[in-house]
Amino acid sequence: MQGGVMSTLRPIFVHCRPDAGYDLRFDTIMMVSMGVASLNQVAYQILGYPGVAIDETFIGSGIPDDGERAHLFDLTSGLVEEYLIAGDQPVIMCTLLSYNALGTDSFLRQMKHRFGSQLITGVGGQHITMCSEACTAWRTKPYIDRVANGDAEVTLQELFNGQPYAQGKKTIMSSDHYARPYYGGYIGLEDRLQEMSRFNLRGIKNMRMLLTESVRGCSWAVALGKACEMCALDVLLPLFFRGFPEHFAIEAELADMYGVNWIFDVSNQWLPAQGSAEQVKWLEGYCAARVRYDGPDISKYVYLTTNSVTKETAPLLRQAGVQIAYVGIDGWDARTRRELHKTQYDPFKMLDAAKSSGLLVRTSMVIGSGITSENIRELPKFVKAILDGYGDTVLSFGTFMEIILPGAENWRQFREMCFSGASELQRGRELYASFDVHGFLDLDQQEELNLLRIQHTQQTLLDDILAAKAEAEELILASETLSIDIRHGDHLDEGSDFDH
Ligand code: B12
Ligand code: SF4
Repeated sequence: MQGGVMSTLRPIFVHCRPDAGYDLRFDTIMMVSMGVASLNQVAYQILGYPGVAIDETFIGSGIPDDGERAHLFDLTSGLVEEYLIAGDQPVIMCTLLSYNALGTDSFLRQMKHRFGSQLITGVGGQHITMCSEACTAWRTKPYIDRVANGDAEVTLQELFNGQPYAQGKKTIMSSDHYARPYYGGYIGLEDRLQEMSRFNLRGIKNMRMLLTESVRGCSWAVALGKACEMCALDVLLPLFFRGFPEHFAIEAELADMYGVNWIFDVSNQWLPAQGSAEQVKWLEGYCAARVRYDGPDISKYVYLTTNSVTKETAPLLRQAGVQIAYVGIDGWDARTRRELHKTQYDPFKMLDAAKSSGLLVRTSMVIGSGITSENIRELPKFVKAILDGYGDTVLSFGTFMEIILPGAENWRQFREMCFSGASELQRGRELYASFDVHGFLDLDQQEELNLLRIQHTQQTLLDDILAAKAEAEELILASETLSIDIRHGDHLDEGSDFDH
């Protein structure tokens, strides 16, 4: 408010890049931030005009990475100054995830330091929504004016109206879904599409990919009645897939406006059904609707579970346009799968089905639950069997130590364990206490906490687990398959084609 007159709000939505250590992975360039694109769509609906969306991971081609993030500060400061000169009210709102919270904190602190009360700052996103300690910490930061806990579709209007805190979830139906992404006002988008089209991923070339979301609830969690213990998402939601007319209209629009030939549908489980018969029925309906609504010829990359890629579903998935599926195999024997709350469906059957239908699979192992001194020795053998038998089908492979995401069930369980008094868990208590004050952990702290949990909950030595993981990782690095491990994976070789 200036002189009693509400000045025009000018929102800038920023997705800060992942904190140091996560950078330069293959996915980083290929996957734009849909979070800021959706926020901009919600803003458009509320204000009648859009704001600006910025993904710090890629602002434009040829911008040197000086480590100081000068390009982000220059760009946003320039916009803020421009809006202030015009007499408008600049607002910077960031989407917070566990892995970019530290960088978001320093960005907003510095911007507030520079512009003071002339600039409104705000945050929201999964990190705040899922973790009450994070929410409390971020609400107490003096350089953060507004905090959203929940969906922008419900909370953004209240923040725009001046409330410091808003909370709420959107109730959806197929016909009244979450905001679609709005890619107008997305800084550097065309440059990025061109940049990603330069890479050659096992013969996939000229990729121009944007993100959409069709169903937010996870069919696997809904079938089980609970989310996986490592999941930091609110996934027990009704399984409403976006109405087919709108779903295909969005694809057609992205193809027409941005020359998109790939869609990454970020739905937690793209199939809104579990059980073979239900999945087949749904896929047949999808394929028929694709014809009816003139769905464009776009390749899709989606998330699925091991038991949803079968010899019955795989051909239909291909017919639906799915070319790549991320299928977390995660466990490597009955025990690890059970402890990770994964299906016992044979992963080799999934790979057989994918292979015979020409469906490419991206996969990973999650190492940190159900481990014994016997089964840990089987891990590298299991990974080798996949690489030997399905190297042409498995596009990328990660071996991840199980992470404890703030807000996930395993985060709460280990917190309880740490604070139950065991003296050897003093370090765990310190890490949780630090999180409660700052609202984030840096990557080193996160990794320390992850390892501490594994060390104190698994039935074998941590060194043996790490050695088995390293062996598996080496096998992947030496293979044709792209390794996507966080620190040691295959990195994009800047300036040259990624042709592994
Ligand atoms: C796509 C994706 C990725 C892409 C990132 C692409 C990108 N540039 O964003 C890739 C594959 C690279 C990726 C990687 C990782 N990811 Co990821 N990823 C996702 C995924 C599937 C979709 C994100 C998305 O676009 N959602 C759709 C948008 C519209 O939803 P949204 O961002 O939540 O926004 C809504 C609300 O939260 C809210 N909101 C959000 N921000 C704000 C801000 C304001 C101001 C307001 C008012 C509201 C608001 O309103 C929005 C509209 O409803 C999510 C799971 C999920 N379904 O969200 C995991 C997720 C974000 N990833 C996660 C993790 C942990 C990772 C990894 C660390 C995994 C790993 N071990 O390697 C890596 C690290 C990242 C890196 N770059 O290296 C976690 C984060 C946990 C957390 N609570 O913060 C999630 C939530 C998955 C999970 N099961 O817990 N990921
Ligand atoms: S981790 Fe994946 S499969 Fe498990 S509940 Fe979360 S979204 Fe669903």
